[in-house]
Amino acid sequence: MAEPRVATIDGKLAEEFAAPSHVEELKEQMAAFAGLHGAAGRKVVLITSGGTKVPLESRTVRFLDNFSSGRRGASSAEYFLDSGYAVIFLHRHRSLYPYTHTYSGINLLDSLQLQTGGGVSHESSQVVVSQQAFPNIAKILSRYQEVKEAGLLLPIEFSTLSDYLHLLKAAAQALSTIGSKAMFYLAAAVSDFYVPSSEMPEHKIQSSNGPLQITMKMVPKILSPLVKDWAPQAFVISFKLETDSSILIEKARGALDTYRHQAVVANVLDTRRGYVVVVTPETQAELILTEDDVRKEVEIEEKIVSNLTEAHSLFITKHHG
Ligand code: PAZ
Repeated sequence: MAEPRVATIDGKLAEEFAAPSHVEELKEQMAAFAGLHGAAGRKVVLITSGGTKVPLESRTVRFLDNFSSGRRGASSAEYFLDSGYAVIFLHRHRSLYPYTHTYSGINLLDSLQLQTGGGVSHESSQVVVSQQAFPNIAKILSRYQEVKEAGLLLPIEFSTLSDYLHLLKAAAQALSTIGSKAMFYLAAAVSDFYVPSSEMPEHKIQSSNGPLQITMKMVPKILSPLVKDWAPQAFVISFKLETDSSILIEKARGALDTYRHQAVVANVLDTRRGYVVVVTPETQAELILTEDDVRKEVEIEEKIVSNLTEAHSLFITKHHG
């Protein structure tokens, strides 16, 4: 008889993807965070953000990566916090981060001034930030500190695909205790392909061996056990990225049919900053940034988060009173 699907995925995770050494500790932190905020009547969102690194060698010199900057996740985290959510931010190491993401293109040293006050010692000098170089810095810093002091943001980092898979499972199990108050907002761009550890060369692949041919396996579809087994009461949003807009909605609907979760945010690579479609089993909402929005510096994430927080509230009322 065939093994149940979840056992297969759990087995695969254990066998073929090395778990990060501190996964249990992080799971406890996430469970404590969810428990605390859930008890305070707060909803908790787990945001995944950034791309995954897929090693080609065990002592990794080369790896497969992707385009994702983490801006969607970082910006969305701010709007969830503004909507009263507590946020677990599961993000790729060094990808964009809430409250600093707007400053990512700035050269720090060009934006600071040294004021020596007539003295010669560097220790007694002051470093002054130009508010022109960092627009709205006082307001953003104040909000960041407020969020930090209230303990509303729990950042967790991943680098590799293996880290990501194990940490997402840990997060799903940790958040299952707060039932429908948990939202999963899976905006990370996760590789579909990997080289199992058992088939990976230990040392750097030698170019002297000639052209390289690699066979990669399909990454197990982790959304399936997440929805069915690990956090079955949660409100789950996946993201779908395509480059061919003609297949976007069909793919999003296919994912909803397969995984039976609540919504897919569908977007196309080149237009993702200004246009997405939120697809649910019953509805399809196009969210667009108008010229006026762009002038007012409105971000598409504000519209996505507003759409989904409203749907999450309805979900909680409908399913769990
Ligand atoms: O990280 P970013 O802001 O550069 O891009 C966001 C995104 C395109 C990665 C996200 O919106 C998304 O679609 N994530 C899922 C990608 C996928 O696996 O289909």
